[in-house]
Amino acid sequence: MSKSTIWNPEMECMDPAERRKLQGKRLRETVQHEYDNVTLYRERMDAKGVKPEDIETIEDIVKLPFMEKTDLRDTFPFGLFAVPNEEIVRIQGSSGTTGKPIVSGYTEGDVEIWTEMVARAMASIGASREDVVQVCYGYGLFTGGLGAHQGATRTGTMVIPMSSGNTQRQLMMMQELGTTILCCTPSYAAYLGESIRNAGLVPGRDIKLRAGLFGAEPWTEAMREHIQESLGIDARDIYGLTEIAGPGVAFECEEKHGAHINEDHVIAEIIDPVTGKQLPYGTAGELVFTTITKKGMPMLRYRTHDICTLYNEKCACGRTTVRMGRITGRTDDMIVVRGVNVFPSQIETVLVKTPGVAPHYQLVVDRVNNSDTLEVKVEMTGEVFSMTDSLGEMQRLQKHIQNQIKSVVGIMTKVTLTAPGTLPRFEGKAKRVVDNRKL
Ligand code: DLL
Repeated sequence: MSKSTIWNPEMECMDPAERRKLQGKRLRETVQHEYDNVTLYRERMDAKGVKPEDIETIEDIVKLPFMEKTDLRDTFPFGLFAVPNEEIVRIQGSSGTTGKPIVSGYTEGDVEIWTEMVARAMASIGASREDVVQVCYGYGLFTGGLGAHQGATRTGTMVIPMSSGNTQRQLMMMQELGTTILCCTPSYAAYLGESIRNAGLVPGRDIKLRAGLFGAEPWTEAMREHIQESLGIDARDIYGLTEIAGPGVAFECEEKHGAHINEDHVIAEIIDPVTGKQLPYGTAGELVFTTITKKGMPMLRYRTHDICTLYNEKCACGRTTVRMGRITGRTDDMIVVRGVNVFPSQIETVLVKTPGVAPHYQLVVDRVNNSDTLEVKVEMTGEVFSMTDSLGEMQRLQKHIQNQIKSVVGIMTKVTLTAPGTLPRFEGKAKRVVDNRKL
């Protein structure tokens, strides 16, 4: 088994006081770059009466206005780019609150930074030339596939770009090519573990896996134990989001005591989601990120809506970076299903446009056999309900809704048609999501 290594000791093990100085310097440069090149942010700073000169040290970050996912939607596609399009070499994206994806643009340097961040995560599980890395995150606009791919390539491993799905083929390649490191969502890792057992394969004998980097969705310590047991591996958490880079913003070391944040590239804060006030280390709140090296689409005080706690105690691994605990929930209504971000509003748009169903619906998320499921319960209109005497007609409507949702959200759901008046009605804020997964 390869040994866990620190990819960039100079940056990862830097004296924290020195690092804060470096962060302050990089923050100043980023704010100036953003102010000079991004209209929305300049207007927002002007409205708050903040000038780039007011940002001298990292402590001044609290003077800056926040950014939100809606800013990406409202300026889609290029409004937040801080360099001319000729300098952008890559677009990645994820779900927004409407059918349109939100996109992020990367310069060559930004891709390089992102690659370095994932390489650090790979090195922390000891990835080297002897390893074979199977990437089962989706390749495409989603950052999982290409992100893991680039980082694994940087550490010299043999990469198998499988993308997601086709489990039998994944297992065949895993056996034939001797995969040692697995990259996928934790729920898919658990599913692979089950499939390996069902196929009568024995980890250690038929399968050479030794480690995995799992993320893109919340998971628990219990889930980690389950995956480690069923695959016979060391399972580590990797966190990230498209708006900031992709996977690799933070990753776990061998201590498995929170994910180390790549603080030479980002500044992490925890805020009170209601007041927006910064909270001290050790207190749970909303995670906010500022990129300090990115050029294509820098993000200043980006509200992730992910809830977690930051820790700055020394870590036994030798890294001196701040760590983030597991994501325990979100402050908005986004749900993450099998690593895919889903907003109830996307599903609502489909339902409202479908003749024969009423605008009353409920989304039920569950975990069955370690895999996330999403059921969309929707009421038929009285008219259709009274006419729908043939089973075939109902199945046609169900299939139609399922296909429409798949084309907008990108995942398969179970659609259940219910009789008029059977789903809950709300007097205040509607509660559309019932999440039965235990976090
Ligand atoms: O999910 C990037 C990624 C890919 C991370 C592969 C790790 C591995 P988005 O599609 O933009 O990017 O979704 C970002 O997913 O705000 C969290 O809510 C959730 N998320 C990502 N990683 C984790 C994790 C990718 N390790 C959103 N634990 C984030 C819990 C996670 N939630």
